[in-house]
Amino acid sequence: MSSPSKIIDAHARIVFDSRGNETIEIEIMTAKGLGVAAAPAGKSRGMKEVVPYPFGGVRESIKIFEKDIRRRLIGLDASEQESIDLMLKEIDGTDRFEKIGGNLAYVISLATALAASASLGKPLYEFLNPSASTIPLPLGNVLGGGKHAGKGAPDIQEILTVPLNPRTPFDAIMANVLVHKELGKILQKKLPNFPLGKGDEGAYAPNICIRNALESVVEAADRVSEMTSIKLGVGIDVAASSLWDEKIGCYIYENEGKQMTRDEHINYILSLIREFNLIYVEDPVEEHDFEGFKEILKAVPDVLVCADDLVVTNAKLIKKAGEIEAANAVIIKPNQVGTLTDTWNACKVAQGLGMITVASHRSGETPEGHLAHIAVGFGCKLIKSGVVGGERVAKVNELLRIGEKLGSKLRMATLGGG
Ligand code: 2PG
Ligand code: MG
Repeated sequence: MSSPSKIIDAHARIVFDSRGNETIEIEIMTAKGLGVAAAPAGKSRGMKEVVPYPFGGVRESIKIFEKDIRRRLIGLDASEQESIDLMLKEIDGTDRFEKIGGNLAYVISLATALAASASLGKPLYEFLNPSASTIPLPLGNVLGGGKHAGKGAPDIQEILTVPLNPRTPFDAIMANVLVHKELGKILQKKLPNFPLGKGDEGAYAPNICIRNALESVVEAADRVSEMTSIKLGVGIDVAASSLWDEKIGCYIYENEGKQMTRDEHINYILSLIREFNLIYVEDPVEEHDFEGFKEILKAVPDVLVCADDLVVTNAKLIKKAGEIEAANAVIIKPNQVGTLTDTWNACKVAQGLGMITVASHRSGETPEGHLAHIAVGFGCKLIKSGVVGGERVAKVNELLRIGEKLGSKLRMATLGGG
C-alpha cells in the first residue's frame, strides 16, 4: 500500500496579502491530505534575509515552480520534510534562495508539512513535535509607526504588550485585546482629532511623540492589569535599521525632529527602557551592530533584548549573537530563512544557548493560523502576531484551538529562567 503522505499533485497561484500585494500560495496534495500555505511579506526587512522573490517577482517564482519543481515533488513523501527542504536548496543553488525565491521555498516547505500532517491525521504542531505542549504568550503590537504607518506616526515601529501570568490561552489573548481597546479610549481623549487610524499590523498609528505613546500604552496596560489581575509587560520594536542613515552614521527620528549618534541613540533607548519599565526591546540598534546589542544587554540584563534584523532566523548568526551575549531573545520568522528545517535549526540553536524564541508574523500577512502551530511545535515562548485584524487574529485564535487539543497536557509559557 502506498504511503498516505505520498505527494500526488501540487499547484501554485497568486493571491493577495493583507496589504493588497500579490503573494504566492502553494497547494500540496497527497493521497490522504491537502496542505495550503501562502507567504507573508516584510516591509522593514533585514538585509541578511533570504531574497523573497527572484528578479521578476511572484510571477517568476511561479514559472520556476511549474518548470523545475512541481514534477520533482510528485511521488515524494510529504512527511520527509528534511529531504524536501534539502531538495529546494539544491534546486536553488544559492545561499539566499536568490534563484527560486525564499517565499516560494517557504510555502512549499510549509504546505508540504501541512499536507503530511493532514495525511497522518495530526495537527501541524504535533506533526512538527509530538511532545509539544506549551502555549506561547502573545506579544501584541498596540501602537506603532515607522515603516508600518504613514507620516506623523511615531518613529519607532511597535509598542507591544504581553500578559505575563495568564492562566489560559483565552485570558492571554483577551488581555492584549483589552489593552488595545483601552488604548483607543486613552488616545481619543488625548488627541480628539485622531480618527483611530491603524498601521499595517492593526496597531493604532497616531500623530504622537514616542514618550507620549509609551505613556499611553503603559496606562492602558495598567488599567487592564487592574481589571483582570493579569500582569502585563510593555515592550518595543525599535526596528532601528529603518532609522539608521549609513551615509551620515546617525539615527534619524523624523517625527521627533532628532538626529542621534550611535552612542546617543543607545543612551536614549536605555532611558526609555528605564523610564517606562520595558521588559522587551527588539532591534534597539541597526542590523550590523552586534556590539551595540551587547552594550544594551549588559546595561539591562533583566530585559529581553531581542534580535530580529541582526540575525534573520539564521542559525549561524543566532549562534554568534548568543555566544557573545548580544541578545537573550530572538525573532523567528520562517520566511526570513526559507524552510521549516532551517527554522527548526534556528530555534534549537537559540534555545540551546538559553535564548527565548519569539515566533513572529510579518507586517504583510495572510489570514492563516499556521504560525501558531510553528510556535507551539518549535517551543517558542512568545508569539508576536498582532492583536486585531483578521490576519492577526487568525494566529491567536489558532492558539485557542491548539489549547483545546492539548487538553490536560497544556502548559502556559512563562518568561522566567531562559
Ligand atoms: C518586524 C516585522 C513584524 P516586517 O520588524 O518585527 O512586525 O516587520 O514584517 O515589516 O519586517
Ligand atoms: Mg522586528
